[in-house]
Amino acid sequence: MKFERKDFLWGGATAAAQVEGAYDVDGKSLTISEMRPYQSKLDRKKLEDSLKTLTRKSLVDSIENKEGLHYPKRYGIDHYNRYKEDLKLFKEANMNIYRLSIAWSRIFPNGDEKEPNKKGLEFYKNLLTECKKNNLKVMVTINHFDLPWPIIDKYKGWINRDVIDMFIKYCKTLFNEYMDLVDYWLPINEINIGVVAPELGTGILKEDYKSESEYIQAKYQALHHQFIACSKIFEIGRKMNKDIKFGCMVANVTTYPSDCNPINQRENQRFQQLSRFFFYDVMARGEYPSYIWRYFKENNVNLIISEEEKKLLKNNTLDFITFSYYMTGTTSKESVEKSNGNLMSVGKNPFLKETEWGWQIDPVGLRITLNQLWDRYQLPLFISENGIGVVETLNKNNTVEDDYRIEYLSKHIEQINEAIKDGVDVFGYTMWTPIDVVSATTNEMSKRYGLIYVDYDDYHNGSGNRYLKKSYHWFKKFRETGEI
Ligand code: P53
Repeated sequence: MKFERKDFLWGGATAAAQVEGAYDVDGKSLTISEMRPYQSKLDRKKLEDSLKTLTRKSLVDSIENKEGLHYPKRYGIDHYNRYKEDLKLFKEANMNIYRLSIAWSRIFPNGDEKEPNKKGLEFYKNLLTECKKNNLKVMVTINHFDLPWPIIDKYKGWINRDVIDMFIKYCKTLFNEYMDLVDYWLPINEINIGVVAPELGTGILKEDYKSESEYIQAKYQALHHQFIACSKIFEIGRKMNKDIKFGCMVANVTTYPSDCNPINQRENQRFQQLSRFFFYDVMARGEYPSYIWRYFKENNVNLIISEEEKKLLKNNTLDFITFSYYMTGTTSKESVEKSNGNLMSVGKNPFLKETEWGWQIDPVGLRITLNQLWDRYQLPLFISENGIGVVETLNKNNTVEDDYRIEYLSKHIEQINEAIKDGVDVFGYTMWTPIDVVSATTNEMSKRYGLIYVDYDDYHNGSGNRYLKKSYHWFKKFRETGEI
């Protein structure tokens, strides 16, 4: 089958904390991501447990690390030093876009400095320039699950309105420095994850709240501050360059009702509104949707929002939408067996197979999702993450015969093609990931997503050398022929 759209963007996505390493060089501060230890006994299907151990004490203790624990994101895959080699491989696979994230902790390590850290600015100038040398368009995530610790420690995360200003200052610096080197900007990775895992998203810690209801209140207020900050930087960016392009990033877990019982249909609608549409609605339509006000009322959430903020949201909406898509699930009023769904617990679907981590593979669901989002928002769409994590080892020919990955990617690409034929305006795809990285949730190196194998194990033992998997050659060929 030929892929229809000729001007489509093809590439890979990564995130600073999962690839860079070099956590303590050139003035960088520690981030929440680098303060979560590797847990060797973690149940791969119970990710919620991995975050329960995150307390202020565990975070403070991690700084000196007297227990000698392993913190994988401090080392990543050493992309900080090896990015030239990595970008060359992306280019040689015929990729034409790279989605990367910038570490706030390299630019304003404490968040509240007046001046940016020159060494940090220099690193990204070099990295972004190298992307251009390799003919890669660039999509930048401004903050990808790696809030600097000082912002959590001193300001208690995004609940504090000062953090809005710090984020704006950080963004202005990036626009000033890199406007010509960046093609697409995404302010905050998977903004909806902040509600299910606030430690990663908004940097608020449960123990700082006296009751469950205070905690829910804080989660939505902190999220509101992120929405405001996004609109504000859209306004600022557009004044600096009217052609600047801003998108959002949402963890898109589409769900189906467990059966045709209207009660379950309604339950699914409710779940999709709260876990998915709410976030796109605010950023694409510029206002809080009606259903969320009922939810707030029933959960005693008393959102503090001014008239001025309402105007700001309304006047500064998205140019395009991006989302991550890995799996789908089901919902039901009755309690059903749950599949893991990575922090988003969703019901099992007997028609789908799942990965070792319990993620249910559903290519057709991607076509459904693209149609839904296009119908709802009429904004260009971009799939900013999609891929499969598998435990892999190099074989004697120094490669990995990852036919399952070729199947996963090609089946999803086929469905994107179908959506394009349906008339959906979807303009690009960055797979997660072009190269093996440290897993965001479980901190494992052994959960591999890449077309390129990286020789590090969960304890960062290994040469760090890069090896091409079978899927790398498959992708390169697909880009040459357009044949799926
Ligand atoms: P790992 C939830 C649902 C879907 C994707 O995840 C999610 C999450 C929250 O973790 O995260 C994204 O590495 C995220 C990436 C991450 C990738 O999915 O846990 O944007 O940083 O690596 C895959 O397997």
